[in-house]
Amino acid sequence: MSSINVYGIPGSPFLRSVEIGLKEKGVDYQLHVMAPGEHKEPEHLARHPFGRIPAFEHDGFAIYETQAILRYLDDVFPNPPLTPGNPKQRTRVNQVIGIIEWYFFPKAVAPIAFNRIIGPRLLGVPGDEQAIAEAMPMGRTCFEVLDGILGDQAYVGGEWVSIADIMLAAQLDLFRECQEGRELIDSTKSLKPWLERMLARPSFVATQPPAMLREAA
Ligand SMILES: N[C@@H](CCC(=O)N[C@@H](CS)C(=O)NCC(=O)O)C(=O)O
Repeated sequence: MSSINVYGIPGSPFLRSVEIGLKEKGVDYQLHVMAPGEHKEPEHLARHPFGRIPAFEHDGFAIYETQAILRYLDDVFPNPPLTPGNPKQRTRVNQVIGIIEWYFFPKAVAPIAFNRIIGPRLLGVPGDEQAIAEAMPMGRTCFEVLDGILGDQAYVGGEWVSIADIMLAAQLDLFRECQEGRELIDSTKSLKPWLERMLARPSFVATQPPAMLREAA
């Protein structure tokens, strides 16, 4: 029998994206819950030399980087597909994944959510208001661009949920826990109703962020 192991700290939108992908595919897996800080220990650095989460292993095939894991799952468990067949739609999906990885997460979600939620409420570190203010223009650009890409489509890649939808909605569900995130989501025309649809999916409902994180916000 094949076995899938996923390693990470609950609350991470990247870990959640992998779990959602597995649930969308109906594939069983074992989640190895790590404590904060454990991701910098030698045992985890052997899985992920950059000391981040999640890490993933399938029958001895070990991999990290969320989009690579999701693309692997899509290849190995093709139904339902999470990548559109149409080249233009597939390219939009790839573009949104790039936006999440290069701009949205590192330059908007991470600085704002860390300084608004994780630092002050969970780690006892005061939030850096200047870092939040400096990240807001990037947040606004990302929301404007992503709202435009989604437009009148049901999902980023057209009619069906894709890897980009999963990764983006997992980020937004964390981001909406702070006031800045809610304001940016409320400023959108298409993303807001799309997010409600995404969050209602059984895969999202089954992978709620921990209550601790929600209460902290
Ligand atoms: N490019 C990585 C990013 C993963 C990532 O940044 N994960 C965050 C949690 S959401 C993390 O590990 N942060 C811990 C740290 O930076 O020390 C991926 O796609 O998996």
